[in-house]
Amino acid sequence: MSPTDHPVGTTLTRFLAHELAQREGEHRAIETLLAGVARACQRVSDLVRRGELAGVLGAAGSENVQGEDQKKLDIIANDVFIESLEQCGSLAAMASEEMDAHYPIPDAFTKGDYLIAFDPLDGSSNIDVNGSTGTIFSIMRAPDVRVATDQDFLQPGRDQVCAGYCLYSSATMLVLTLGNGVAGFTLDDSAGEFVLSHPSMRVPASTSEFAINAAYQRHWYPAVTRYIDECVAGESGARGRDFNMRWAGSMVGDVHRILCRGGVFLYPMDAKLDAVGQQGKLRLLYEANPMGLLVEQAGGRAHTGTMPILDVVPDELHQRVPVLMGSVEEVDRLVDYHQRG
Ligand code: AHM
Ligand code: MG
Repeated sequence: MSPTDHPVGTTLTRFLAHELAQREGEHRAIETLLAGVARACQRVSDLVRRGELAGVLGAAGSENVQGEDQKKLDIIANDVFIESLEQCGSLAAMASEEMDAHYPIPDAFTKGDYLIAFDPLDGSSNIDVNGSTGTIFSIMRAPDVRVATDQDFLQPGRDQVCAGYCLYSSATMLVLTLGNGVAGFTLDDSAGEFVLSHPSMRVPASTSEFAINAAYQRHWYPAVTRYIDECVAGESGARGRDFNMRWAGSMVGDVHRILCRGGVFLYPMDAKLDAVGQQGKLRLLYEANPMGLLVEQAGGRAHTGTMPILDVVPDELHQRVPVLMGSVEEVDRLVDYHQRG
């Protein structure tokens, strides 16, 4: 069975029960885990929607392990995920953008065979301006259920069991892959449930839309400069057609648009990142890998410029990577420009 076999309007609960029933052994644990993820996303969605009325806007006055200022909602969303998932019985440990090291499931609770890595609130700079934000998650098998370590999370993205994101925007949407396509669910507030609204999300191979923060143009390397210059030159340039630019300021918002209508999302390596020894801005385990799996499962491409994102073998929990993802023809062109140096 694939996501396309389910009629629009199927609840997430029913979808998961049907999809996972064929998976020997593991289906109950994944079902319970994803039900917990959906519950946590609903709680975060509720807080995002109430905004200032829920007292969640503004800075927390602290920094995460990566030296980034934390917003109140970064920390609150992280706590919501821990509370919602630590007792689900499916997990050995969790890792998050907002925690220095992994969080082992306390001995008081049942431990399970899986690990989850998440960015509880992606696009934090959009929180206070009522822009789109999201949650991104990646689920892997735990090498050792009894004693989890940071090392256990260092698995290539290809080994993810499932991945997804929740977009908090004009509607709240949970978008998911279990490894056989990508399905999108919209939160029906009146029923308090996610229902299938986008049974088979596909990234068209061709596109005329790109997403990049152009404020970093002076730091770009030649491959990116050439690509963007050619797009901006439009009909009269090498590409012979006009391009459009969109930048949501939230990876979830940008990648969601690409899953809906195609495009490329770029957060490439540049001289400014190089100067401070950073291999990109976005994090591999809970941003690039889950989004990369979704994009590949939807027929798109996800690359660092050097190799497919999903083939990178991580060597640290908060590792960063350059990201080029979206429509195949454009990512292939970018990779070609990178290879030419
Ligand atoms: P965050 O997880 O701290 O919000 O950072 C990730 C975000 C992405 O959602 C977005 O694409 C990018 O950072 C924007 O970065 P910049 O402000 O450099 O354009
Ligand atoms: Mg993020």
